[in-house]
Amino acid sequence: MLNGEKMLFSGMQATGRLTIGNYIGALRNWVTLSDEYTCLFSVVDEHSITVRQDPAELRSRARALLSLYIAAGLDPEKNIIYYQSHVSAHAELAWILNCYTYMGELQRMTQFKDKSAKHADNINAGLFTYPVLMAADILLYQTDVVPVGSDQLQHLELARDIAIRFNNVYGDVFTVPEPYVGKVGAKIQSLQDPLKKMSKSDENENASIYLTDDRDTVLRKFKRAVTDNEACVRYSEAQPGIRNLITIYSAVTGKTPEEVEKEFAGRGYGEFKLAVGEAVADTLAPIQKKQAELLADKAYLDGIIKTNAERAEHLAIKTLRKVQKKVGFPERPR
Ligand code: ATP
Ligand code: LTN
Repeated sequence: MLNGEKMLFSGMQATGRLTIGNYIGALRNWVTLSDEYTCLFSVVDEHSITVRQDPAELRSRARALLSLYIAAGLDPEKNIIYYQSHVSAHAELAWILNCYTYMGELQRMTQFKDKSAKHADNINAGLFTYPVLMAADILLYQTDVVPVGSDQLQHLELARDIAIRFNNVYGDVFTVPEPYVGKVGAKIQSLQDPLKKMSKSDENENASIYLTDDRDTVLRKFKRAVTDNEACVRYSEAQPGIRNLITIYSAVTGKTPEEVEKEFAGRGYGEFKLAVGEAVADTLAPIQKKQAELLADKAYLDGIIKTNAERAEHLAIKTLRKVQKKVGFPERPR
């Protein structure tokens, strides 16, 4: 709690190109929630190196992501928008929390299981303790609410368990965070395999709509989206492809799935796919324009990056010092 307002923390990795899954499932909700909470939105670059990255590419993607937060509507004066690696307290708290987390807990994490299958040649310790760094991100700021996609709920549950465990030993040190999962679009599926999540690391270009895609690309990808043969726009389990397109359309237009079904009653898939493509392209265009403007203004962006890291650090240090004292580290002589 800061000035009577509840705290919100969320972050995204600067790996790959963001998809509309990231936008609809995460970024868009952040913008709505930022009116209600004191918010920190981090570009979690330390999490990114759990899989191999090209250094120059990571740096430029991180900058693009930070500017995208702002372009999507997050005010950097009101919200704290910063790089995780600029606030060393994240890594320091993560180390301490590692000592309060069990191997068995981390072994159960489905993201670890998935990622270690995918990167079998690089199952590093960072990939394993990834959720502990995420817990540190959250707990450092005495966070009340964490908006995430449903795929991150298991990590959040672990962060809560660690906080409760620590508090049981040392008293009320951490706020125990609550997850927030948006109602529409918590999970956007792949356009090529609607049973799979749309992911920025998908190798098939046509599976995902990237936030950088231009209008023609967006329209073409929706046109090629995998559907079924039922030939009616209906929101049902039996039609996962169409259901996914309805979810996307609902999310960007604000219409309910029922309204969408009515709008397209008796109309074919071709027409529907075109409408979804247009609505998505219309949503992306102003964000892309604003992002390009920000990236072109180096002095402005650097100023934001510097002051916001300082604001984050100021808050983070308070929790870190308290934790260090609780676990028995020697005090710093004044
Ligand atoms: P990857 O697939 O490479 O693991 P990702 O696309 O899941 O990456 P993250 O950085 O892990 O990206 O996710 C950022 C945020 O976007 C998280 O809150 C996550 O839950 C949300 N998110 C990611 N993909 C989707 C999706 N398909 N639908 C809804 N939300 C999503
Ligand atoms: N693991 C998350 C990114 C992330 C995060 C966080 C989200 C890192 N730290 C703290 C919310 C709060 C992901 O892959 N989406």
